[in-house]
Amino acid sequence: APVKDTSRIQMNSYTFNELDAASRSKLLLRPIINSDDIIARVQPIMKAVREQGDAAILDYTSKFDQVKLSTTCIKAPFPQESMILDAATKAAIDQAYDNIYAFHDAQMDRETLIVETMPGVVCSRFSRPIEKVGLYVPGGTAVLPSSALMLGIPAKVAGCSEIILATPPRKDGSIVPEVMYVAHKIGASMVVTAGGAQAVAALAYGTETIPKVDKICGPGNQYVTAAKMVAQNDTSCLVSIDMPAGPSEVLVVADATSNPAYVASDLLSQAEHGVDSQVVLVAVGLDSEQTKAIENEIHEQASRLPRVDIVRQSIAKSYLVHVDTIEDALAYSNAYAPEHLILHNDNAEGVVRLVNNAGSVFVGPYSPESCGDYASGTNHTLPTYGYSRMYSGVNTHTFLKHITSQQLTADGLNRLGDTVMRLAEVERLEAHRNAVAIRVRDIRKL
Ligand code: HSO
Ligand code: ZN
Repeated sequence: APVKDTSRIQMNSYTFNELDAASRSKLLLRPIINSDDIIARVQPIMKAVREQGDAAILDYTSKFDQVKLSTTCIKAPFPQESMILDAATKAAIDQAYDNIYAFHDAQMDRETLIVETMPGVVCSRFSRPIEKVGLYVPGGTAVLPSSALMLGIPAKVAGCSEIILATPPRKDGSIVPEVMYVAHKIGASMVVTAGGAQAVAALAYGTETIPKVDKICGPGNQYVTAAKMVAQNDTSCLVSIDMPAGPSEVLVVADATSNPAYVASDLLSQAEHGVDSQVVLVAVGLDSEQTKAIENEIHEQASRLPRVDIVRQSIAKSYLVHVDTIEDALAYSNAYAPEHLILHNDNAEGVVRLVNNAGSVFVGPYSPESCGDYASGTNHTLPTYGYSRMYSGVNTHTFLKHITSQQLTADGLNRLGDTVMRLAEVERLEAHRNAVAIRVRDIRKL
């Protein structure tokens, strides 16, 4: 039998003030995603699906997922027997659904924004759903019905007319009943039984059985992410994506008032996602005894986890950094721009105003990330890799476009006309100037 690894599960540790500038910026970096290599492997898969459609998808599913299927998808209405759940699971999904629905429904833009910028010049803005969306639900080492909820609910709230889920099949060719049940609840028209770059290609280009979509959302491994980026850059398929995605991360802020067991449990819930998960602990004014208490909790709780082998690897790549003040901690967090930020410090609520970059914030000892991952209402599809500097997580607006509109009266055009004509002259665009002049001449004759 393989020898059991009982070595200490511990993060590297640093003191911010003792680091030089180069080491500080190195700590802020994420593990490099070698995209050139991965894109080179993804491109031929996408080309094959574009050219051979369903046949190529079935081939790749047999090659990569070791499942021989005769069809690429399950169409709604989904068979009852595909979504049989025990009562507790069903109740949990229903509760999560209701909370996520409530929070995303409140984000919906139902009102037209109207501003009269000058008398007779009325500008407005209204939203419309993106018609067809493809939602990627990862398979792999964990079953993820929660991702189906997090993508499907905002798409449904936004009013997308066609929602297509794609997820890799199980070894017997079926899709987990939890995901089928969510697909049914969000009103998906189809579940594509394929994963990886081939599923993304099917959504981007369409096949004999799978309609081409306008936007592809959802997390995935590096092949899925690369495929989404290739599709987005291919103007021939005219598709957009939610955001670039990297491995999941958390940054936890703790001080002497924090509960070491809670802190450790939050770090580990992120660390168990995958060997490349990033976990950062920013310790504010902790002495060696307080630090030890957290480290011991990490080791002890981790040792008892079924996914200890994954945790062992992700914790080894993670780190603890000591800072002096809570302001320093938030400055560090803003520079790191984490996907998840958990505030375990005293007066956690009072420091939320200092947060500038983060995908989602968890405030105080009773707000574990797990609640946001599953059921409190916020979305768990969030910007990673430092992209929380400029991207928002998936939300109802992810599935909407905003259209602007304007209407000028004769009086409005008369008032604005000279300004527009002058600017057209500056740009030497005579036809632009003329489109105003031709009207203003008539108005001023009246
Ligand atoms: N923490 C993950 C989401 C997730 N957790 C799904 C459990 N299931 C990325 O935000
Ligand atoms: Zn999670």
